[in-house]
Amino acid sequence: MEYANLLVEKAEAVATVTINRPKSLNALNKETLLEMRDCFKALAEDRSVRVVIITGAGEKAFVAGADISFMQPLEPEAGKAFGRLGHEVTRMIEYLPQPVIAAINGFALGGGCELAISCDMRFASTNAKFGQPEVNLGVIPGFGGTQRLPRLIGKGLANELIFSGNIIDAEEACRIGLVNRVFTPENLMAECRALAQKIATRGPGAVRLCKEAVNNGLEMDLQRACVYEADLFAHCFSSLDQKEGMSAFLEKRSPNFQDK
Ligand code: CO8
Repeated sequence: MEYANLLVEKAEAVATVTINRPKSLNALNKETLLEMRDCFKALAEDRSVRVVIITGAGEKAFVAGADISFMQPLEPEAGKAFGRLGHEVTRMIEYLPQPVIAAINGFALGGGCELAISCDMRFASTNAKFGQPEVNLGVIPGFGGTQRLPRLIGKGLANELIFSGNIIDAEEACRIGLVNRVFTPENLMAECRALAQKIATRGPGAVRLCKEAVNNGLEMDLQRACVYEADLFAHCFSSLDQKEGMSAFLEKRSPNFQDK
């Protein structure tokens, strides 16, 4: 996959997608979002990829937001279309069959923070900075921030960040549950790859169903969500990988999953 604003690298069942506009701190313009849409569509259909990592090029930024120079002249209709494109891309990531890890290697502001919170897990480097500074620009978060951030960290903490435009560091982001773990910049990618490779050895169909169960279940009330989980659990027993995983345990050997 060749793109002007993205680098896509595949190694050992793990695809790494790097937003590659370091001169503008990887700000998301329309072209970059269109390329991301194309890239995630292809990754969703690629069974050889078991886990995806998203990161930013350079040492300063994951993504410093939607591209302000692109947005500045927009009229309402074009603003709506741009917001919808951002929603489409973040939803694709959220519902990608594979787990997605955000490797946050610097600024994750505005649309960059929204991109990170659409991923399944977030690992950050000690130099990462987070915030929704849109109110400084006279706009609101438009790629899902007003919706996903309160669901992730709770309404009060999300409101504080969204209303004030405050920027917080990685340690604080970890404390409030915005990121899972924090590593030195040198170790960030190695830690993300280690987790990705571990997930890639697990039953692939089971991992896909786990993601579906969590995402779809969170949209339901608990009783319906548990019925839904039971259906997915039952479905696992129609797979060869369930027989293999349980036989391997009983035979005291490693499973050889076939994704079948
Ligand atoms: N858009 C465009 N260019 C950017 C952006 C951005 N979001 N962020 C940084 N850049 C550019 C700078 O303009 C600068 O370019 P140049 O070298 O040509 O002047 C270059 O990147 C380097 O940036 P700085 O010189 O500013 O670097 P500093 O280290 O001094 O500062 C900061 C780093 C603090 C990250 C600073 O660049 C900054 O505040 N950036 C903007 C952060 C921001 O406000 N992000 C939110 C944007 S709004 C948004 O994301 C809304 C999403 C939903 C949209 C919905 C649409 C409907």
